Amino acid sequence: MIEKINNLLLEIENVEAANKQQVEELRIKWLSKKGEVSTLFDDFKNVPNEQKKEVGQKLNELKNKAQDKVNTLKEKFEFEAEASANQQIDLTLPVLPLFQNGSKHPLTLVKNQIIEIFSRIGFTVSEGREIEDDWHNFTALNTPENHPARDMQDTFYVNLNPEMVLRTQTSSAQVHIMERQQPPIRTISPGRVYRNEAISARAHCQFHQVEGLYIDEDVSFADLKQTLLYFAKEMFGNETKIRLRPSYFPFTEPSAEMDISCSICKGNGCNVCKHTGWVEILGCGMVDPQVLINCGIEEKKYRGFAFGMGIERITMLKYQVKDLRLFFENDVRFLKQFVNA
Ligand code: 2U9
Repeated sequence: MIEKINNLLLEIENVEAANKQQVEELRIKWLSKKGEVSTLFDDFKNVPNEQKKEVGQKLNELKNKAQDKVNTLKEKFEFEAEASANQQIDLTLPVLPLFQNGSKHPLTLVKNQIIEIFSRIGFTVSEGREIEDDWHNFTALNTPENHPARDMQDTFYVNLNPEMVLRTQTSSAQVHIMERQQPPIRTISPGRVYRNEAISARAHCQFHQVEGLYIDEDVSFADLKQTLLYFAKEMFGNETKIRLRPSYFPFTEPSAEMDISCSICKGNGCNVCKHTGWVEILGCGMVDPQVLINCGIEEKKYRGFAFGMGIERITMLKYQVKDLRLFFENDVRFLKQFVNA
């Protein structure tokens, strides 16, 4: 028994381990329930009484040495692992950004681009107010009292006061300009408008418009057409074509709706243009002389053209957004896609 203990003590003293796994194997070999030290403890009952004291002391010494060796080797490998992990941390590196920077909303990007395009050809920006009186939103713009656009179903009245509305079109801002200023007037009005509509993928109770107005002597339909062709090419690419279809608005005569050649399929036909090759982007026309009279402008001396577009519609076409509601939900997964736009 003593000889076995001495052999094991010698082994414990001289043994080395290459890694943590081997240390664990040594612990199992010596100290587990069926390990060599435990087995020697089991055999202790067979030791003659007169040797029990000496063998007992030796056994305790053996158990302590085995435990110490395992602990020392374990600590060595833990220390080495920690040191190498520390070596991989470069404390001079800047900290990782904790927050993502915000970015411009797609509607803001497109609104700014529209402003930039029209600024280059001399248009100023007039923003106006969101709560408007009946005169500036409807009457001055030749929208008679029984016109469907005034219907309670379309218009939000402020505190049900029939005189005050949430504006349904930003051209109300241009009525203010015309009342204050004589021509030449060349201005665009971007901003939010409100209509009492059910919310769906194609309609919302709030949206954004840019309405444009140019009044001067000798302004013609040809000026309107060239201005809008320039806009379409700048916005959707130089190869873009336009076409005008007759339409009706209370504030313009004649009136038209403008289509552009589909920027997705280049006019060949796709889902976006419903296989026609054309998509509608805005309404326009020559300002009705009655609107000039309403706003105190000499209708015999001056003429003007006007146009209006929905910013959501332009943005949906430009970035192929399929659902209008995405613009108002502020879902970061949607907004993130425009970081570098
Ligand atoms: C004044 C006189 C006339 C602005 C115009 C349109 C045609 C038009 C719509 C486009 C889509 C509104 O957002 S939308 O629903 N607008 O079709 N707007 S002419 O006419 C004016 C503006 C100001 C003094």
